[in-house]
Amino acid sequence: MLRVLWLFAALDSVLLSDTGMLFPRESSSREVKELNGLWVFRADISPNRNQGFERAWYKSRLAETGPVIDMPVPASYNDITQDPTLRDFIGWVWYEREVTVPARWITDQGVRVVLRVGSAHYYSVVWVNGVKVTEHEGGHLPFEAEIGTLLRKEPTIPCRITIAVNNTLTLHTLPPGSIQYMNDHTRYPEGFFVQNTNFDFYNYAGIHRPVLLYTTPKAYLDDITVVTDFMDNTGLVRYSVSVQGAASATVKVTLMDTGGHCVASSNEPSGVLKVADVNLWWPYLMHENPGYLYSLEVRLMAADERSTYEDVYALPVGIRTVNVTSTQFLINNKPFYFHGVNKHEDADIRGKGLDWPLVVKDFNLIKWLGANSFRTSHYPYAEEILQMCDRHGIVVIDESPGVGIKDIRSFGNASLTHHLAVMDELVRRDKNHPSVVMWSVANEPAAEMPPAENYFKTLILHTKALDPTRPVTYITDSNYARDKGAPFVDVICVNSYFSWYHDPGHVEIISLQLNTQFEDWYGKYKKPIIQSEYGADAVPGIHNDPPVMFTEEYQKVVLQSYHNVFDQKRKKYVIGELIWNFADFMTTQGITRVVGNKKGIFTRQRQPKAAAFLLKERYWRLANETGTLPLWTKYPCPL
Ligand code: GCB
Repeated sequence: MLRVLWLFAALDSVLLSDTGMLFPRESSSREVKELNGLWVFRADISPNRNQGFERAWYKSRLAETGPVIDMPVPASYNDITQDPTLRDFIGWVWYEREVTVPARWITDQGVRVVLRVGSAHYYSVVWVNGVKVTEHEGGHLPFEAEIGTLLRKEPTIPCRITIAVNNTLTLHTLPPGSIQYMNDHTRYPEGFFVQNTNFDFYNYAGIHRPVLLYTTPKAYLDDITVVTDFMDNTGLVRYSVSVQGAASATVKVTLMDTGGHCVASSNEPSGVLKVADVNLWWPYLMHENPGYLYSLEVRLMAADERSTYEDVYALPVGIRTVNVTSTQFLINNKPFYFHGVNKHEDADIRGKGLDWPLVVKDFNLIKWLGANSFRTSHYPYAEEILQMCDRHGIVVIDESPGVGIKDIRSFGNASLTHHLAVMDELVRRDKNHPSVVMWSVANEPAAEMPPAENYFKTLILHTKALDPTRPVTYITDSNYARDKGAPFVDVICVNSYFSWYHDPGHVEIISLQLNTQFEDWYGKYKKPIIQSEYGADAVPGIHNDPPVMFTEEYQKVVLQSYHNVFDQKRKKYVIGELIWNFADFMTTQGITRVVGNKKGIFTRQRQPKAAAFLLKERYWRLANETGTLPLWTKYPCPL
């Protein structure tokens, strides 16, 4: 057991940072240099997976310490080669890239150079020219390090970036997992071990999101927080700006509309901007002009004995409110009904790597479907995706990687401390996105276990303290009477798979069982309910009528049976329905999965199954009934 757990023990514990995590943007004071493309790569296949550290692979070029291959970034490494040992590899892999940094970044002592990794799964250690600059636990959120000071020490050599990434999951990681050694040597070779997990998606690994360098002046805008509201026709943008690297500074903020006109301004680092005749941020299908974004242009001026500094950052701001009553979810005080999807970051070849063609295709499919929302099941997605949601008015339930918390040892202090830290990082990154309307702290934990009560109470109260403006939930699948965490959530989110995992083949029971599910939860908690998952596998192209499991017809009839009940309950307290799943996705191998989970209404290659057309008809009907269609739907359009 200890052989793989060294992975974390050997490293310093991670300190929670209280600095900001603004998305890197170019401006008149900031440059961005993307390091995406081909990196040099090696998996550490030594028996204890520790040779890279023992032989200090970070001290010289990776190619000098052994064989290397090309590896694209961003991408999971698992499906890139024909090597089965790399597909299912567990342990450290090493990435390296040399980059030439513009000379002025080095010569100008007033410039900070920051290395940022959008995400790497799961544990990362980063060196620059052989010197460790940071390490990070967690596979779905960004981390960064200032490296300008280091580069200036040896200005003539190229900047060599080495990143070691380890995908091992333990009882205290998020998601949790465990390493199991098979010690019966009549059945398994010496040293054989497997990674066990309790979640239903493939544990893709590698550098999943862009790596980049960006600059700021020495005195810089470290963080900006906005909270919005409105009264009558006046928008209110409460903001605060935090500055680093300057003893004293002046800050000017200007809020611009989409035409580039100033609508409010201030010379204070925090305050409230008032916007006359406000254009609110509205969800897609709720307003003619969804996703309206102002731009908050923040300008910092500071000086020290040597120089003056100016830093400029433009933050998109959507003005909207979110409220929950015992029966409704309100956006801008109007009832919002979630008709949306659950997704995964998942596709052929690139695995969980950010891929712009895929992202844009998925948004086009979401809009084609008439969906107004999605949940980032089961981990935070790339911030680039949330920016798309802000612009297109797609509403998001933003989920932490707290999936598969089933072992009682994963409810202990070590796990809770890490979970709290992940919520800090998540809220810090996503707090300013108008599309994010609710935090989900976990998916289907073993909420009936005694420690769950304290665990979720602490976690949910902590998240509410971090962000008092958004409701908090976790996603449940267990019996309402035994669920220890439900009293603390604002919205009940329930997953159920009637006539699939229970009563297989019996779609006729869905209506009764779903009705009971809703009445039980609402009766006990008097909180609005989202059907956060429901669905059935359909292997594309397999047909049978009358419907049988795994056919496209069966998937359709399951959906229809759920919809009948949703239509009764949405008039009362059901506030949303999210299909499981938007697209087929890869899972670990097992006898219930035929090359992955097939509950997608689209295939993994994003082609529609019969259920997609059914859902499209329903979602557009709901949109017509409850919302206001965007302007473009009134013209001939590619629906
Ligand atoms: C669930 C899980 C999801 C699975 C799904 C299924 O309840 O939340 O991760 O993929 O069921 O298809 O079994």
